Amino acid sequence: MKLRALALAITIALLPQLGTSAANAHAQLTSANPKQKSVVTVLPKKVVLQFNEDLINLEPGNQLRVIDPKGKAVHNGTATVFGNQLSVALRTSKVLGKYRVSYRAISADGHPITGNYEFTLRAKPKK
Ligand SMILES: [Cu+2]
Repeated sequence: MKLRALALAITIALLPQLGTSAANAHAQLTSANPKQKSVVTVLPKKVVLQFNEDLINLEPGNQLRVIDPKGKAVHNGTATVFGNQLSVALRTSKVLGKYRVSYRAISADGHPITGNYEFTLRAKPKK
């Protein structure tokens, strides 16, 4: 009887914390195109990031930037939110090397998350 009361007390004490951790589960990047650390031979026309939950379309909270190997921005215009997707158009570029994608997205609970990754533009193999 005493043990049961103790268990109940512990459960009640832990409940608010469980609630807090659930609220802290922000949107997470689940897939990207081009993929992280991937190698492409043609720069895609846009970068599309997919998250595990819908984003809040709150400009200018959502950002998606792509920087070429020379440090020049190749994203064209501002990022677009559609459901759980964040995308941005790219200019054409033939600068070979590592491109850095960086993003800032607004989770469903209103908190921003940020991250970045690289992909590589490599020359097409000659025949
Ligand atoms: Cu939050």
